[in-house]
Formats: sequence, C-alpha cells, structure tokens
Amino acid sequence: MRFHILTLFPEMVLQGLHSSIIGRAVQNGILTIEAVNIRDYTTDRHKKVDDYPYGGGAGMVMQAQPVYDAWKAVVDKAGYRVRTVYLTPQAPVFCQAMAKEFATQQELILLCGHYEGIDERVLEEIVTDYVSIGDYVLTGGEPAAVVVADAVARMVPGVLTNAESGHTESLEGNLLEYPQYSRPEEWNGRRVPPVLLSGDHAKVDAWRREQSIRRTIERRPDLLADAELTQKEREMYL
Ligand code: 6GU
Repeated sequence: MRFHILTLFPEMVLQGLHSSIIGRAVQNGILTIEAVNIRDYTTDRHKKVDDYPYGGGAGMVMQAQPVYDAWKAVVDKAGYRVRTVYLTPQAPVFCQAMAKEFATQQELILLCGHYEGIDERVLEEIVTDYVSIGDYVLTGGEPAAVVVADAVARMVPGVLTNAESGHTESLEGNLLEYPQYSRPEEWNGRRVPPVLLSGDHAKVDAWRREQSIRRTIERRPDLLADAELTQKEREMYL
C-alpha cells in the first residue's frame, strides 16, 4: 500500500512512520510512505501558501492552489482519483472499522491542514473522507495523519508478523484487551495471577475473557452496547 501525506511539515510525519513495525514494513517494501511538501507546489514568487481569511477573523488560511497542485501531482501519477482523507476535528471520529476499510485501498492520500484550515473550495474538489482523531484541538493535522496511517498500515496484510497479529486485541469484538504479565513471577511484592502459571489453557482463556469484560465495564462502558457478548455473559456481568 502507498501512503501520500500532503503537509507543510514533512518532518513531523516521516520520523514516526519510519520506526518500529511500520518502519520495518517500509524496509520490506510492503508499504511506501511519501510526504509531499505542499510548499513545493506554490506558484507564489515568495513561496507563500497561506493568506488572510475573507470576511476577517484570526489566523491564516491555506490557499487552494498549492494544495490542489500537490494533490493533482499524486493523482496524475497514480492514474486514478485516490481516496483523499482530510484530517480535521470537524469530522466523524476515527475508529478501527475505518482503519480496516482504508486498508483495502491500493493508495491513500492524507491531507494535513495547518493554521485556521484550508480554503473550502479545494476541499470540495478533492476530499473523499473527513476524519477526526478525537475531540481536542491540535495545531495541525500532522499528528492525526500519523495516527491514521499507523492504524491503517498495521491492517495491511504482511505488515504484522503472526505473533503480532493475534486478533484477540483491544477493540476486537468491541472489548478491551486483558492484562498481560511477563517475568519475573513476583515483582515489587506483586505476584502474577496464579491461573496464568497453571498450564490449563481453557482456564487461562476463561480468565482472560472475564478480565476483558470487566475491564471494558470499568474503563469503557460506552463500548458495551456493541460488544460481542454471549447471552450468558450479558446476564453474568451486565
Ligand atoms: Cl484530525 N486535525 C486537527 N487539526 N486537529 C484535530 C484532529 C485532526 N483531531 C482532533 N484534533
């Protein structure tokens, strides 16, 4: 899969996506992650990419021309209208289902705004999906693009090893992950739950399932409405 991140600050997005598991997938050729510097496409003599908002008000607005030309360069090279995601707090909140869906694409464009945003006319022309990463304000879309690219990339076949891809993960079935323990058996006077040392895999599975459910009730009760619980589990825990 190919990611094209359109941004005024390429260094903000490249570092995080060329490390760890995603970085390994880039090295292996499973992914390419390209940062396109929108400033490289301005036709302004002074390389200006923003201007005052019509109607007045605080801050600056990114102009349509450099954004459109940067996007057009990517789309012309791809040979089709690549899905184009604009990162903005004025959008539905990103979730695992969206990550899985975007991961079915051959290529994906992530458009990062800065300052007070981007001229609405170019957004209407190029954006297919508006995505927020949560109800708080960032200085720009770049951290959100890293979040979205990471979550999408790890769903691309071959990015995770078998060991990494266990689908008993947080949010599978809308339940949180159970707690994990490693050596030593006792640390700081705290022991690992004995069932995990019992060697009884059925008992371990049952314990983990219960922990997942209890943890979800405790920390994310909002997930329970859509959680995949059996009728018996619903009666036991809810
Ligand atoms: Cl996606 N972009 C920006 N600029 N701010 C945000 C956001 C996105 N999600 C939350 N805050």
